Amino acid sequence: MAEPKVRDFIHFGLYSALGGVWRGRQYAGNYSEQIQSDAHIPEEQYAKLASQFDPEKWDPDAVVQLAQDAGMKFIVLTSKHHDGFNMFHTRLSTYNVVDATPYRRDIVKGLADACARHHMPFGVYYSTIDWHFGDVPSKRNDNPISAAHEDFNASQLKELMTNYGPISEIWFDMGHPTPLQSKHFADTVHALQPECMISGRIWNNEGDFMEMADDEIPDYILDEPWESPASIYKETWGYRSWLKRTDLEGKIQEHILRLVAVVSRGGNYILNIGPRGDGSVVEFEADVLRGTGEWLKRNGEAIYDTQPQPFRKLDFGHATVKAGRLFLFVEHVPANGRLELPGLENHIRKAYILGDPAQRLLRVDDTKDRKAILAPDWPRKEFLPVIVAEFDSKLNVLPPATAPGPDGTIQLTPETADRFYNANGEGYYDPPTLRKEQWHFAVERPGTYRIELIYKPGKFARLLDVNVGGRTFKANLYGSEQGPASIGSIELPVAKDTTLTVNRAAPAERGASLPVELDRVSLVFSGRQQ
Ligand code: H79
Repeated sequence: MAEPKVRDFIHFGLYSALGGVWRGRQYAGNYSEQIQSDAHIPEEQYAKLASQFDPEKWDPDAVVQLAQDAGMKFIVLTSKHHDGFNMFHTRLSTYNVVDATPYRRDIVKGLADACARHHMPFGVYYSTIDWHFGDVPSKRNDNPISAAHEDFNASQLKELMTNYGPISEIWFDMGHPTPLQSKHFADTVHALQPECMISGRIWNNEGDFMEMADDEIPDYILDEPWESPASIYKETWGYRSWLKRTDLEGKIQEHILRLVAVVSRGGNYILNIGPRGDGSVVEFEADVLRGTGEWLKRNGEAIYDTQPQPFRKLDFGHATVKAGRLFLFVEHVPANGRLELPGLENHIRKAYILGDPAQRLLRVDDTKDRKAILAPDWPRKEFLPVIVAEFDSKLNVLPPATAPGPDGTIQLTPETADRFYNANGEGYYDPPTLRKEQWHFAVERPGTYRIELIYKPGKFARLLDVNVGGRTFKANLYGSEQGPASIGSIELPVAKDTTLTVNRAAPAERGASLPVELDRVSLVFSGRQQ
């Protein structure tokens, strides 16, 4: 997907007018955009808010300008949240901003046009649940979708994909659609706008990129496009009038650190604002965006168009990489003053602080086995200095490898695996799906190794795909007994780094069997090479 890295999310709707307050009481049990369910507001009373919704201070051009000042490359606006109120002129219901409010203008259209004027890609958020729709069982976030409601959603998707110019993305959220419903929605979008990216919260693996849980930064490895949705305060996305907003500088730094953590792992960061009911942007939120933008003006080179951090973990912070340069984000300088780059095989040509006009060179420790930058004294007091390390030739970083035991066998356990998950399987509250486990190891003597999977008891047979050093084996595990299942023998040359991957069934096959839990993978030397 296009990788804007930094994006703007806007939660704006009828709830904005309540600002987290109903009948004089402040509600904190849920996000303020969901106050209708939190405060148990009866449908007809909530719907009456529309007759007073008149956001005369909403200024789409200023909103786009703010996003640009913040270094954001994309805007996503709530076209309809769970409350079911439409911020666009839908023909399927009069419960919309044009037909039901004194404002009478299509908010989605206004922002879409402003984005077009400013060459800003534009996307819409769309919740597949709708508390205003006739047959919803309750005001939950993960309601199933009835056939009538499915039709209604599909018709609205056609409107959104037809009436607003190019929609770069549709940010589906929540609900609990069936696999066929998810496919129906995805097909409806792509039939009209093939280029439109679909968020993973369309569920059932129909999205074009993976969406983390709200405000989640994953602690597992990902090798598919993904995004972390971020609210300025974790308490809410929609406007909350009584939220205490203090320590602006700390807030800015918090979001820069989260942005860096996300981008260094290959993700996009979409940071939210929640305008007031009158359409004005909360000054504190605008200041957080501008503060992030200031930092990006100086350091954006290390964020935009970069590749993820090639190191598993860095003691001092995070990294990104681009065209012969490693960018090192120094969160804290280790006591010994060394910024270690574990596994880096390349020669470091030189290192300096990004944006230092004098390009003063930093001392580098570049021996065959250890590479480190020696942190200079002068940036230590600064917030998150970025160091550029220029390296020669093609980047090569060896991951930490499992060493053979004294008897020459290799034992690979789940604890030492890189585990890859997908978070957008069945629904929001379902745990992420384990896609694969991966290890790197080194053997000390070349030869033939017998590979066995030892697994914990499961209920169903399960086919796994095992890839060792580029060769693939099938492992058929028959459930109720614990392994071992020998999956064959392979010649392994002496290798500094061999990769072994256990691939789980493709998403489409999920449900056919229960996940197998591995106890370990063992590689036993069985004979010298001929
Ligand atoms: O639009 C925003 C949320 O309203 C929507 N997703 C973001 C982008 C969302 N709807 N439901 N959920 C997310 C599920 C969230 C559930 C929880 Fe919580 C968040 C459980 C704990 C934190 C909200 C706050 C419910 C209880 C406390």
